[in-house]
Amino acid sequence: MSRGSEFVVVANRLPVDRTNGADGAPRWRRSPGGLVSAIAPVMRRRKGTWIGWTGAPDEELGPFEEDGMSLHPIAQSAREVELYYEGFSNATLWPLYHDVVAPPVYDRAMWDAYVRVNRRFAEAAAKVAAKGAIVWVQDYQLQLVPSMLRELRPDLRIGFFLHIPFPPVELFWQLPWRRRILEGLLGADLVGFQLPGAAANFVRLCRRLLDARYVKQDVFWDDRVVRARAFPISVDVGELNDLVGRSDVQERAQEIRADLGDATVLLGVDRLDYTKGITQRLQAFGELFEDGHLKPGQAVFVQIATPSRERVEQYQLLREDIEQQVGRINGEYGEIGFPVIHYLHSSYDRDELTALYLAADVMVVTPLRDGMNLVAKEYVACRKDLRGALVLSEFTGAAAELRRGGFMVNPYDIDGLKGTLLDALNAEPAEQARRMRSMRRRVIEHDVDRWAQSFLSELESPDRSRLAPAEPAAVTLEG
Ligand code: GDG
Repeated sequence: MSRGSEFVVVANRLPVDRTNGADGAPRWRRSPGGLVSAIAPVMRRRKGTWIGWTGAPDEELGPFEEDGMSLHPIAQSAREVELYYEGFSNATLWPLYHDVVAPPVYDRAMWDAYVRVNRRFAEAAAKVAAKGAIVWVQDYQLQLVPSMLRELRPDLRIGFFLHIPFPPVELFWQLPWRRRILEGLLGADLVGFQLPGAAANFVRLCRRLLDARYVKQDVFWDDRVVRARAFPISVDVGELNDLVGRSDVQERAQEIRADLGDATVLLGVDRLDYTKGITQRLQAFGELFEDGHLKPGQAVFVQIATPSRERVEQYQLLREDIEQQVGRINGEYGEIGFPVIHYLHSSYDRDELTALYLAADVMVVTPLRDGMNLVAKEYVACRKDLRGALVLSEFTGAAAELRRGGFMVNPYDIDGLKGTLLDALNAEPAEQARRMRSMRRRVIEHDVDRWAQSFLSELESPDRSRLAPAEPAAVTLEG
């Protein structure tokens, strides 16, 4: 019998995407993005296993090896995808955790499916983990896994990282299953968040809802210490550097610029999601034409809206709204040969995205709420030339690190947003360089490798549970 893996990642999705080989047989390709590239080296070094879903419903696949990683697929039926993934994860938790910018759906059948699928992930992790292994659970779809897994395998060291915001007590309180979720997370030894404020929300909830004792950001639960800490995620600076250095990517950036004429280029790159503030930014941009601040041909907005969660009703409504809005703005202010918005509802490869970042004069990132926002950091990482300006919402996690160099906005304030867009459009090269340099310093020093390393070294640092006082004095959190 094999000894199992020393290091296990549990995430809703596997780190690979399916492509079809010439013979029609499934082939796998490593998914793009920082999380996978940060974790892949650790996986190889530690003989790791990644547990996740392939993305296809009703697919029963055995474990396989790809790109030096052991992959362990978890099946989900079409009905489970509807209830657990599209339902509880993306129609309940996602809007609730993003400041209820859309109304969350509270549905018992969705909750039951969430419990069932979380259990399946936990059982798989319990089976593949070696004695005393490190298990790292990712994100809001799997918040019950830590406690389910601890029950099955108390010998494991369990970490959990939440990629999205963690809401304040007043909002979390709405959730009919609030206690279960919190207890689920408390199965971990370390619960990681993007920002210290989210960790503070979590500790405060443990006290208010469960009457748990705590000292600073250590919660005492079940004779253990659960650490709540912030680990702001970042991007793979090395990978982006390589892309920026490629002549074909540079040429493509020139080509994009040439296609857009002499216009100043504003760029948005987002999953088509109501948290991203796409309608607010387009409205502000459209009004700049209405007010006469901009003329067609002088500035153009390229909005990439990557298809996302297309079967969830709120996403279908959002798509209709945005498409109408783009049509209206182009209809009113565009001229022949000069649309003011290029709206692209499609996904692109990393090369094309990098070329777009290089072609853009102003990167516009205006979420109403966002755990971090990697697009903002990717833009900064790509601008070695110190050109370009970043317009950044105060409601992103990235704002905490980039506020000195970004043109900061409250996306709910359309007049403020218009003024800031103009400031960014008119920034002199020297100002752009000063701001970009400060943001680049931060992103380069705190890349995704450092994020993964700091999470894992905190998780592996000596168990302090035995140091826990029997009756720790409760310390009040500030704020
Ligand atoms: C969640 C949290 C947190 C986008 N379009 C394409 C494409 N992308 C890539 C971007 C970027 C990533 O997807 C999006 O990351 P974000 O951070 O901006 O947003 P979410 O998807 O909402 O991510 C967020 C993140 O998790 C990590 O913790 O920052 O707050 O919500 O990397 O470049 N990539 C490709 N084609 C596209 O068309 N290849």
